[in-house]
Amino acid sequence: MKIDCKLLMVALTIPLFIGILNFKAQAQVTRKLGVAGDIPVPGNYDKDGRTDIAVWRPSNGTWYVINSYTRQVVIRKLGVNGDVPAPGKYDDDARTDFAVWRPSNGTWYRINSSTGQVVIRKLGVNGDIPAPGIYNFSIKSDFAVWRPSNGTWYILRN
Ligand SMILES: [Ca+2]
Ligand SMILES: [Ca+2]
Repeated sequence: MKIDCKLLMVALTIPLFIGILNFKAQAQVTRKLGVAGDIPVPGNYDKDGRTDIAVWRPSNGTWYVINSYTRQVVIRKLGVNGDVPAPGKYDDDARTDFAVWRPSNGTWYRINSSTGQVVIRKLGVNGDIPAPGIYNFSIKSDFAVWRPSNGTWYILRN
């Protein structure tokens, strides 16, 4: 009779314990950053290997990043209203660089995180959709656009 009680306790406890583990594994994390109208631009801006939450604000062309390592908010100006944010790892320091593509003149603007230098390149025309990525054997992102009117990709090797 005593053993039966113990078995019953174990039988009841194990599923409860597994339930708690499951609950912890799926725990939700929330952070506040940004206002209505902002565009999310997550990336690893601080090089700690973890994605930093970040937004780009069209109304003032400003980037707001919460560095995952220091938890400090970093604010940078790049871009104007009407630009499309297109962050990527364009230089070779493994940190995400701020970048925008301007539809009105088909021009890319980025800030190299390694030097702080602004790099400007022409690629694309109004109506294109920016689609940067690492398209060649490299660790650096390339500027790229996709043109809906002819279904063509245009890639500027970095
Ligand atoms: Ca990070
Ligand atoms: Ca970089």
